[in-house]
Amino acid sequence: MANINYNKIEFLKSAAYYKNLPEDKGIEVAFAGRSNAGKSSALNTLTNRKNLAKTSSKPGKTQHINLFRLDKQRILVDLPGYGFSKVNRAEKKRWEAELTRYLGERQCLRGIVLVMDIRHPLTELDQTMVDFARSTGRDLHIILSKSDKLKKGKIAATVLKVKKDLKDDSINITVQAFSSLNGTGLKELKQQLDFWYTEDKPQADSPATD
Ligand SMILES: Nc1nc2c(ncn2[C@@H]2O[C@H](COP(=O)(O)OP(=O)(O)O)[C@@H](O)[C@H]2O)c(=O)[nH]1
Ligand SMILES: [Mg+2]
Repeated sequence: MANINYNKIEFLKSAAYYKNLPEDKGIEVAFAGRSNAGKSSALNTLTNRKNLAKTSSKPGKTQHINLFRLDKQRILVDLPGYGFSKVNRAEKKRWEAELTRYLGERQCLRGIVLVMDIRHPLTELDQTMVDFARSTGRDLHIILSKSDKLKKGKIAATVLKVKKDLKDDSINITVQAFSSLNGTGLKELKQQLDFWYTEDKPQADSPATD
């Protein structure tokens, strides 16, 4: 499996509407989650940046689909946080429509990383997101963030509980604990992304066939 350097990421584009997205090609992985779940922090930890995706104490500030390029083929997408209250209804509706369209139509979208606060996972909105992934046949990797807030036993129990709650699902769902503060789960997250970004690629050292 190719080892992707997530530190080499660069900003590509910010799109307010689905129609403004770059061409539907290559491989995309999208990060989603409730506002304040720790999505921006997770992206910053993954890419070893202080401010790749702005971490903010004001939930719901990022209202665009932000795209970052890892290399020519691979795009990382920061989806706007959902569940924010400070945004007016019309804006909310527009967002739901754009998000729905993105998850439903985007061909190059390989998987979704869903960020949830480990202290209150699978809120109604998260469940909606899971249902949406299910109905569009998307693979889901759930990271239970802020695991530094809980003790070891409770972390393990929560990971198990979330796995169990989502078990008889028709789509692939993986679950892990994560902390941007102490680096818990960073390796696991990278492994999942490496898999999504490279699985269909032939091994560089595989014998040539004709
Ligand atoms: N203790 C702890 N706090 C975190 C962690 N990740 C994020 N936070 C805090 O949670 C708040 C929301 O984080 P942010 O990344 O902006 O969330 P987003 O709205 O999902 O992008 C901020 O105050 C962060 O400092 C974590 O792993 N551990
Ligand atoms: Mg954010």
